[in-house]
Amino acid sequence: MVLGLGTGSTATYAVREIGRRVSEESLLISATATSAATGALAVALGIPLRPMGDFSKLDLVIDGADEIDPSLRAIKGGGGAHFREKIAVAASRRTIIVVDSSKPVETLGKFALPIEVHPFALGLVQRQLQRMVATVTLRLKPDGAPFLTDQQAYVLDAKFGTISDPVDLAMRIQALPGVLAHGLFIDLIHEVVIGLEDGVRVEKR
Ligand code: DER
Repeated sequence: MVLGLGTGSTATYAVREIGRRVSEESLLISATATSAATGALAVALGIPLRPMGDFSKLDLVIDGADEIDPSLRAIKGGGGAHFREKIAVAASRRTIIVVDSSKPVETLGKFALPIEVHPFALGLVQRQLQRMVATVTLRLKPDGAPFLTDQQAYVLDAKFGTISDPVDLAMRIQALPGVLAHGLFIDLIHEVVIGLEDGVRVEKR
């Protein structure tokens, strides 16, 4: 199989288990990583990696999410990896999201929507989003400098409140010049595995 390896603390559990199976069970896979961080972990675990550009299709992506609704629409990007994650998910036959019990919501919007913006367009996109939403925040690193993605771009976290029409919002944001990716994942997720105190719940679309 060709696997897309997701990014974030929850996807890391899956990456580590895949690494264990490669080394202990000689699992025969090739993989691509959705972030530099996941790539470094995969290399350390001995998972055979190739660049995403080498693949036109993936068999499976396993990734996390910040919020996911009953229709398996999600907000992602809490870790700033959504640009590459969305490419891998769009290329994949199946995408399984792994989350803990804090992530399922009835309606998206509690979590601010991450929007990756090319630096050349930062001011323009900030102004256009402010005309659409209540608050837009430039994501900063702990030292106060702007957070930079693997594409050396910025992330604006936009609070919309309850997102009643994710499809329309996704189209409007993606159309803004300079937006590289937003964190709405719609009609891209096939299954979610929800970790519970006493086991897991699996929901499929
Ligand atoms: O940044 C991302 O898209 C991550 O997948 C994020 O949405 C989930 O990260 P977590 O598993 O650490 O909460």
